[in-house]
Amino acid sequence: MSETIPIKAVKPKDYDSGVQPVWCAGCGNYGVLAGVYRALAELNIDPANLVNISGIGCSSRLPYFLKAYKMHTLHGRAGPVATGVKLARPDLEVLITGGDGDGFSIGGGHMSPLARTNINLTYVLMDNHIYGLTKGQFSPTSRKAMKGYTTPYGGFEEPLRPLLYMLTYGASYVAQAYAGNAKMCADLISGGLAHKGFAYIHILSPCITFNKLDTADYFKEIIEDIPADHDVSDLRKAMRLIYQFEDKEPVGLLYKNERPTLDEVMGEIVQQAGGSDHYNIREIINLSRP
Ligand SMILES: Cc1ncc(C[n+]2csc(CCOP(=O)(O)OP(=O)(O)O)c2C)c(N)n1
Ligand code: SF4
Repeated sequence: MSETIPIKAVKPKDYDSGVQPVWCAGCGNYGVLAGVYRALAELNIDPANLVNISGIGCSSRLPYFLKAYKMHTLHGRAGPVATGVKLARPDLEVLITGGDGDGFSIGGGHMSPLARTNINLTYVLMDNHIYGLTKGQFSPTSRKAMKGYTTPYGGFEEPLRPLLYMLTYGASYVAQAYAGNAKMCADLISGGLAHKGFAYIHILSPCITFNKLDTADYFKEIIEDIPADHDVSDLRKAMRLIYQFEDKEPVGLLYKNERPTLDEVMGEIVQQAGGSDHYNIREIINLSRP
């Protein structure tokens, strides 16, 4: 007689660590956190197999509020740390969470290898167009009109286009959402977690305390749904769509393809070389004998 194993119902609140978020009331990051909870519940991911890694900033505090193994690392360094975790333990679900300054300014150099190597992990970036935790400096995604602590007369650089950047570097899943729509955040995050490869989810998340230019109303005005007939497997169409939207920001899934991941490729190399945990170190030492 076969025994039925009861399936434990998982709810979004099961992923709440119990640590009270320290974000300002009204911060967009609450919507992102709700989206992360929902996505994890939807996929029934065991917190014991989940690692959430962040850098530094308001957004990088997210791992404290999530029931998972977690690391709050250094500014801009979540990517390389997460790469190490995933390569050491490919069986774990690895999730990076952080901000626009963290990811695209100090961490910019680490962003491209994640996409190019197609490491199988998910990156949720909360973009408030400002440095929040350090009280309102110009970030790589700030608009020139933004007057902050370091730019009292406005900025002098054009804002970076993160979606184009990630598509150019070869991310195999690229999506954008607005933090005010927790349902869309959840759907795109769960799609990213389920995707085999590097998944990048860009979330427009207002900083109500320091960014008085790019407010919730501004974000709501500029977002526009990606048309339902958009072909997500076509890279050129994904790029063209971003240009076509011009002053608007497309929300939804932009691009998705499948190709070997870094952890898979590394595993294959080990196999080709006949590697095993019980290799004979003597053979290697003998190579150096005259
Ligand atoms: C090496 C280093 N440089 C600078 C800082 C100071 N610092 C802390 S948070 C931060 C930026 C925060 O902005 P962002 O990453 O956009 O996240 P947010 O706080 O807006 O969520 C900076 C520059 C730091 N902690 N480490
Ligand atoms: S300063 Fe801005 S980004 Fe930081 S918690 Fe407050 S509203 Fe959120």
